Amino acid sequence: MSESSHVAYDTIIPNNVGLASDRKVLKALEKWHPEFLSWWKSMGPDGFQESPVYLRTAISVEREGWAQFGYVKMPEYRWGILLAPQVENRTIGFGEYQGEPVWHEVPGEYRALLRRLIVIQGDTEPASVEQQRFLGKTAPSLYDMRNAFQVNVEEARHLWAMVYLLQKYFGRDGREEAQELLRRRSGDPDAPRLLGAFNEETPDWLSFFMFTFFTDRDGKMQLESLAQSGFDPLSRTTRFMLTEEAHHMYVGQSGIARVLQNTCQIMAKNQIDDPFRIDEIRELGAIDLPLIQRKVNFHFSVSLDLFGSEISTNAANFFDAGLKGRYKELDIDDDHRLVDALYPVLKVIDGRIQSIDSPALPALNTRLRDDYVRECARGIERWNLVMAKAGIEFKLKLPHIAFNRAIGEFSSVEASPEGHLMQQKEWQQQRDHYLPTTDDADFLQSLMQPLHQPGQYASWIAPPARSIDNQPDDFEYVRIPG
Ligand code: BYC
Ligand code: FE
Ligand code: FE
Repeated sequence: MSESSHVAYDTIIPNNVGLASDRKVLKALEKWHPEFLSWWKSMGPDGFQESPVYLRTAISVEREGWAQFGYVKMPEYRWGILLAPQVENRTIGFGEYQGEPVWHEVPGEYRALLRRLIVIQGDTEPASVEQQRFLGKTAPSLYDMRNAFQVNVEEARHLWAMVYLLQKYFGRDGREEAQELLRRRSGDPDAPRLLGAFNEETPDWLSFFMFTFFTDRDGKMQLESLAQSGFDPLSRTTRFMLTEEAHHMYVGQSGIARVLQNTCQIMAKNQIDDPFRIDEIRELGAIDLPLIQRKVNFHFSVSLDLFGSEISTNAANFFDAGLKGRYKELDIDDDHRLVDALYPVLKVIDGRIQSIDSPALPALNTRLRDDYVRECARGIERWNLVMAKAGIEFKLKLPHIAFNRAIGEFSSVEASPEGHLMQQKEWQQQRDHYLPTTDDADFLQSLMQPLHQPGQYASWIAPPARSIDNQPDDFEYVRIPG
């Protein structure tokens, strides 16, 4: 086992970064720990803090056997600082310093840029926990409740990951930022989280599954780009975060698939083949497919905003400086400098949406967003197989990227999900066909009744295809005192 794959459990913070002999950072983190715990207790999952939950905990950074499953009360979760093993002789893969050895300390001239990237990444992690804090109360099963809690403790670990970087490499500023990360609150008008999507509510489980499918996937894309970083500690920490991220997206992908499967089954059983017989379908306790489409429209468009503007000098600077690369940078067959390269970007010109070849460097947000859209589209295709198999004619679609945007090129226009530009007034008239309505929200709320019997599932969702850690179907994933 290499030095850095050994995880130490002798400090209160499990780690493979040699904290025990790094007194200054250890002390800073030990001071931050109780503040974190008090944040977790007040802003983390509401209720169930005393309930043993069958959770996985990261115990190693090796590919095999990195996680261990067992009952843990959430406040006792071992949030660790785990960096993927160091790659010997790693060099910077792109930008101005391409080919030079990676940095193990913060390069002075990029301190501010780097801090900003780390703070933005760090801010999303506790934000998502705050957004999801009421879900436990309405979980459709113990299995689902456990999955939400699993996602929550891991997002909190991702906060730890960023706070470690701040405390270790950014001195006093880093300590202040670490405190600010616990002070801002999702949706708080006075101290909101930094990015738009992380101030939205997650009011029901359909939102949660959509969030983990769409918004956690933005997380994946951003983490992949940061994993390319020439600042090696950031690369290593994000590389390990990505191992956990896969499960978050699985929760979303499979969660929606189970909702679709359930709806199709109930429709078939009641000989309804028209997905627009909404009242009857809802009467049967199933979630109608058009409502699911409206949720897709909302969560996709809000998540697209997380990629920033199509044309961004920030993005160009991050890349030039070797701080943030492209998705799968090392597999791309070009010069990794992009000084003269072009990239097609959709823009509104003369009242029409047109593709314009633009300088590639400032278009890097667009490129990452395009990679993201391709991945989302693949997930949608898998969902559509559920309807195809059941013989129900209905296909979910991703809305056009111009639809419902608050950031970038399309923030100042209105477009339909098909990508037709519209007048504001016309769009408003159609809004309830495009986005979830208050009626949808009320209906979903009426379905959100908790189910705490092991192996049982609410009326609106099918059981999962497989259990966690090969446990039996009626496994008690959360032990709730009766
Ligand atoms: N909301 O140059 P621009 C995750 C600001 S999710 C509000 O176009 P840039 C997770 C921007 O800050 C991944 N403000 O943007 C998922 C800038 O402000 P200043 C999180 C926004 O910098 C689920 C101005 O507008 N990680 O991990 O190229 C659960 C001009 O912007 C927004 C990262 O995002 C917005 N949506 O790109 C848990 C990676 N967008 O400078 C966790 C780190 C832009 O004028 N962050 N602005 O004050 C980045 O790489 C970049 O900051 C962004 C923005 C891609 C986010
Ligand atoms: Fe995360
Ligand atoms: Fe995540």
